[in-house]
Amino acid sequence: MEKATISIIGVPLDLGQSRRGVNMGPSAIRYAGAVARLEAIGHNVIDEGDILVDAVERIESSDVGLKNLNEVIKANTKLAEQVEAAVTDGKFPLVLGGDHSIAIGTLAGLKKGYNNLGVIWYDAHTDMNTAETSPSGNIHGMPLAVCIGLGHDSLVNLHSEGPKVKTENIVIIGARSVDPGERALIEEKGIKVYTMHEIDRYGMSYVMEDAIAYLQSREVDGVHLSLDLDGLDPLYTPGVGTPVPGGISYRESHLAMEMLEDSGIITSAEFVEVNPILDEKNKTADVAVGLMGSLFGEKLI
Ligand code: B3U
Ligand code: MN
Ligand code: MN
Repeated sequence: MEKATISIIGVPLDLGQSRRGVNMGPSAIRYAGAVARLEAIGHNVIDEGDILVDAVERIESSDVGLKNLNEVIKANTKLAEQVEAAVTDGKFPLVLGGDHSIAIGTLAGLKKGYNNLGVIWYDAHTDMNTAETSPSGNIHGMPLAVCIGLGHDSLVNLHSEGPKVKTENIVIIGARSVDPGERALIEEKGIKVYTMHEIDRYGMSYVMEDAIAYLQSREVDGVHLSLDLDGLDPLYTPGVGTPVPGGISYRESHLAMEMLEDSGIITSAEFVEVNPILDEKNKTADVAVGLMGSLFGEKLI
């Protein structure tokens, strides 16, 4: 990656799911040294601070089957504005979550800057539920469906009308917990998914080469990396709300980030679902910052 001006935007939102703590993710990632790590590589880093999110201590279920819908909309609308401003200024947006519902705001904010954006969704889950298929009502299990135009109107049309990404421009990596409705949608839309099966069978090196070649063949004009720390095995990232065993290793994840950096395709990123309350001595935030190092071009030699 060329030397960039990176705009760090924290989103202390935990209302897209049902466990407290992920609102402290941005602080934990900063505490783990994100800014210094990126500056040491030679990037110019501007920490914009956190989006203001109201402190709501109770879960509000709405009649449309979506928990805390209004709060999630409010935070994501502010985030979309800030991401759009960063892109307009020629900065690289680096969003720190927060639960994964914040991808709704990030992708809405990227819309104006790209005509054919690609997305890499690094996650144990596929986050393609709608209110009808969700087992939980948690919006963090829905952002990828929302960004292709499926879900509650207020989410789909957040910041701008309509879908934010084309289904053919999405690649999911690391999936191993997929709900029946999500599976049906993935099949119907023909979305590209590399599950743990493909990673085990062909190796991360092949998977990343193939994923990058696929996005390049789509002639994308930018690629957003949405990295859910639960994509890794809970051995390495225990501080997440919904850990799923049998995940991507620490080494495979670094390789994936290094290959993305070599390819030069990544134009924005977010690191989500770090929950310091559930973590072991900030281990998960430390891993997140290490992966940022690899993604942004840290070299051993
Ligand atoms: N698919 C389930 C569980 C889940 C999704 N994302 C996370 N967990 N982190 C759901 O609630 O939609
Ligand atoms: Mn997720
Ligand atoms: Mn997940």
